Amino acid sequence: MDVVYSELHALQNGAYELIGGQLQPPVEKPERAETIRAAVEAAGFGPLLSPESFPDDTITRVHTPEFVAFLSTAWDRWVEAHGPYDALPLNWPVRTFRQKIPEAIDGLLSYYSLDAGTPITAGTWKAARTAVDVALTGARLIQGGKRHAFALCRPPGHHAAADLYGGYCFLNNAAIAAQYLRDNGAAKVAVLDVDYHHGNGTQAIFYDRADVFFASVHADPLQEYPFFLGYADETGTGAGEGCNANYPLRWGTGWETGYADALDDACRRIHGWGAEAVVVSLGVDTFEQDPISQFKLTTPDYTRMGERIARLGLPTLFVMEGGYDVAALGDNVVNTLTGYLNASVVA
Ligand code: Q9C
Ligand code: ZN
Repeated sequence: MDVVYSELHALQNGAYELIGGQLQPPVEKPERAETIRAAVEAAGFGPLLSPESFPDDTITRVHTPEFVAFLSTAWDRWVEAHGPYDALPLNWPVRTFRQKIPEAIDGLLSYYSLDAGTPITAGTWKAARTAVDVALTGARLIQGGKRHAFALCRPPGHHAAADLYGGYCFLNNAAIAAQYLRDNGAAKVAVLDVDYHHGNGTQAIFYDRADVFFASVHADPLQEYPFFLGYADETGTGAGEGCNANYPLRWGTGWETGYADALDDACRRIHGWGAEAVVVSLGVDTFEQDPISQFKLTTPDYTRMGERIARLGLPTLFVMEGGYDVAALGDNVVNTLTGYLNASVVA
């Protein structure tokens, strides 16, 4: 299986993160992608491909031009206002506030963000923009006839909506790749999101559309981030009614205690809907030892996950999302891809 990777991911390297009321080193750090790269190479995956460059209009098919302009200039504006420290928002336009776009950089960060856990640094734009190229290079491989590819993206993307960043995500790599597949020949594309957290950004981007099916297996938003989207009664709207499927699962869920059944149902829905290709938002933060998560998947369970995805029988683009136990990340990703390949009809 081809693996697309760029070392420029390391340009996203925040200084600290507020976790449980304490400033700590960020869990979304460069070592994540480096350890996955080393593991997939050691497991014989490859070749390792560098991303091609894609034009900005592939991004603005999914994100607003205003949001892209904001993200690409936010660091310079922040440094001018404050100095060379991580750019972070401090308040949000929640209930009772107006949704009017401010002028000052602090207000813009507030307007375009959904949390304070996603630092914009000197290299954020370059890293996020390159992650899009990584995902699109994978999508181009699929569009060109490959049965599968792995886009080793970092920073991740699935929490980013048309004009929102957060949850360690800036540009929605998987959504941009799905849109690329739509724009280059696939009539119906599914996104299967197996990250521990609900893929609120991807859901929002495609919520009113009948040409992209979104299915997500994740921790119950009653208990877990992002808290305000991801319930089972979110089924799509307008033309997209029936094209969104959420599987919220309680803290403590393991493979045999709810996860496998939910994944199976999500895959059945995607198959029944008639998808021509699937983009997998591959988060492995469902792992039992993940530092910020509460599911109980084991390293062998990821082989089963890959096998189930393979049984869809569809051209498959894996796009890396979350997963924060650096010691196990490589094994969990390799097992997913190996399980997929070994069960795949066309290996
Ligand atoms: N208690 C992804 O997995 N905050 N994003 C967690 C820790 C945000 C996760 C705070 C988690 C975002 C791509
Ligand atoms: Zn996650």
